[in-house]
Amino acid sequence: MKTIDLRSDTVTLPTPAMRQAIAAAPLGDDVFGEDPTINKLQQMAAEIMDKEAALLVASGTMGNLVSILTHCSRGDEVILGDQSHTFYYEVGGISALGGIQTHTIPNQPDGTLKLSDMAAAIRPDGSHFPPTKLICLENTQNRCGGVILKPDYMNSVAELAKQNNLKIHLDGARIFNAAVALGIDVKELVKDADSLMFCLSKGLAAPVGSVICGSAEFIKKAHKIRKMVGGGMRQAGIIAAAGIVALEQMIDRLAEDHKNANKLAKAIAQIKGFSINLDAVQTNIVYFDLDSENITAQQVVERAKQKGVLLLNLGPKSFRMVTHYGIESDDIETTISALSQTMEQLIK
Ligand code: TLP
Repeated sequence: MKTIDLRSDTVTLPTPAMRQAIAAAPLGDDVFGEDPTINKLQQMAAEIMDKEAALLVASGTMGNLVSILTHCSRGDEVILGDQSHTFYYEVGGISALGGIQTHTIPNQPDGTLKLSDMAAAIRPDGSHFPPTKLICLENTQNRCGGVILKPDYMNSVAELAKQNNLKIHLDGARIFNAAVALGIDVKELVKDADSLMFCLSKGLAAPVGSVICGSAEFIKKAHKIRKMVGGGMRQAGIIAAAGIVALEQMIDRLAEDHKNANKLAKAIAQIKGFSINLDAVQTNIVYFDLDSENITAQQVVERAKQKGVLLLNLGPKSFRMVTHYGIESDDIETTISALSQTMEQLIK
């Protein structure tokens, strides 16, 4: 029986083309800037994002950490969403390692931060206050359901940032999902960001790696900070080789994942005992809730696992499933019937 692993798009395995590219990649020492495969990937990424330069890092978490450490010094403050990955899931790294204070404001259900909340969070000049330096946004916004921040919203945040001399960092772990779902060039979504991070290792299916993009000056500083946090990876062209294939071959197919997520979400809406907000299902992420008093999410997850379907339990009454490369339309059918049977058996 095939295991249908919908816990995350981080579980994707490299494609055959990636494995071939990894085996054939020319390599060098990247701390000296001499790995030709990494240099090629970084140049490609900078061009795709229309930024001056780019830098390969080990993970999305490292990409956000290095970017924020590059923008801020100890004692500075960052404005970010209370549902942002950086605040929620990155082990408090920016505070623990960078002495940077987080000023969280609520993410709205559409993933945005209200402009009025951001404006109110900016510290005035004065001897009591930490200096506000940076606004962090996330696109797609994971915990709000993989929802999309649109270019006009990014534009209005950029206006506010400019007026207040702040920089913008974009956690674009799944930025290509947003671009593909909107049918626009990804450049449109990142043009207002001073720096951005995107992941090669989620829907794009590379085994490891994320990339930071920004100005040449920003990336020069980030290169040194990456070394400081132990991210100078030497012959990491073997990672970059798969990343190049990801950028060349794996972006357009994300539309398939969105179609599968949509189908899954609509079916979940019909299953007794579940509730779901279909408006939030805009890309490849499907959050839904248990709407039944007598059973727990853990029971649902265990029962589904026995039927070969893995989903993530996010608390006593909520779940997440993420579609990705390797999950076919037939697997969605299998998942739907596994979930229906699970609920029939548990609810009785
Ligand atoms: N997200 C993972 C988990 O950490 C929750 C997932 O399964 O979705 N930004 C965003 C928006 C992310 O969703 C993630 C990973 C990261 C950053 C961090 O990337 P990695 O895992 O490469 O450090």
